[in-house]
Amino acid sequence: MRIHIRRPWELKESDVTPEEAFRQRRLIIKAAALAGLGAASPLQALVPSQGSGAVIQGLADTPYGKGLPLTDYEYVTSYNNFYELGTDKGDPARNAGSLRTRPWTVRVDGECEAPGEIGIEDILARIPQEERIYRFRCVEAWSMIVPWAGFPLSRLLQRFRPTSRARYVAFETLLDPEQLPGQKRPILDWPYREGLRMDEAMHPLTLLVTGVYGRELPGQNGAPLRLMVPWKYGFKSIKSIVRIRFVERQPGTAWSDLQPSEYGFYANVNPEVDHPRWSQARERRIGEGLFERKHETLMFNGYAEEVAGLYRGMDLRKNF
Ligand SMILES: Nc1nc2c(c(=O)[nH]1)N[C@H]1C(S)=C(S)[C@@H](COP(=O)(O)O)O[C@H]1N2
Ligand SMILES: [Mo]
Repeated sequence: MRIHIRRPWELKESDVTPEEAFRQRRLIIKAAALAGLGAASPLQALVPSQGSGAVIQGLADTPYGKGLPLTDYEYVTSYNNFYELGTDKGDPARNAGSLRTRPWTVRVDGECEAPGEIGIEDILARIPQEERIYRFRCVEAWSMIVPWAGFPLSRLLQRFRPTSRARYVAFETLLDPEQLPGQKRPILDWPYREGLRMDEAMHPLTLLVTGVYGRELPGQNGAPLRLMVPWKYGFKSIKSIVRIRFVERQPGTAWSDLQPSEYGFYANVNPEVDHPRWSQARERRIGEGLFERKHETLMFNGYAEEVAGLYRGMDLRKNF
């Protein structure tokens, strides 16, 4: 028997889980929260009473995105893309139980002087003073504003001493079909892969994320370690990373290898360049409960001042 697997790029932007269910649950959770804790500090106020991840100690705040209205915790953790855990937006939250995030090791190698492995405990133990809250928009045709907890990727990369031959950085997600059962089907060329040019990887706004809303990441958001590049489309933010490689040539990425006409290597948010099947000029904010795209999408997702310089002289229609 042949099972028809719908290719991911056949999914339409409108193929989303109805939001009504989320809204109902959110109301119940809000009522429960009102009956419970009073918030003591703005950072504590970020920690939702219903979250199950460990609270991250010693988090410091940053000015990034301070005025932006946050997307509810409930949406951030149950409206996800993580195809290894299912292709519907609600699947990752339902299926994340099979992902074991301890012990966890990240291997860093390639064009560097000190290749090696580093355990997640080691990463976490060394960063509390460095770990910060960044409120970043995460955007595609839909968007969210999420208080990520993380630290600049450059802090980790520097320890492995990349050589001058390192021009790009390649990332890979865990490959284990028992823990990530979506890998039993050829939806993408597993493991999920992503890449950045060296200067993008070293930019201070490029983060490794370990938490959300003041707690350690849940599996569906890419525990225990995922990437967050605030000026790029969501799909660049590879989850549950186990391997980082310094390379000389532009590496392949899961989406651009699958469908190069729709997904480029750079994936900078660009409202002037349409996706072949939809406009990218406007976005729908998750949690507003409307299918209408009320918000104008901003160049580089609003971070043009910080990052436009990285792309000076490049044709962003060709390098999309
Ligand atoms: N390993 C892996 N990483 C992934 C994905 C995936 O399917 N597998 N999906 C990407 C896409 S398409 C998006 S939009 C973001 C979603 O992140 P979020 O669920 O935390 O909002 O994760 C990205 N990282
Ligand atoms: Mo995405």
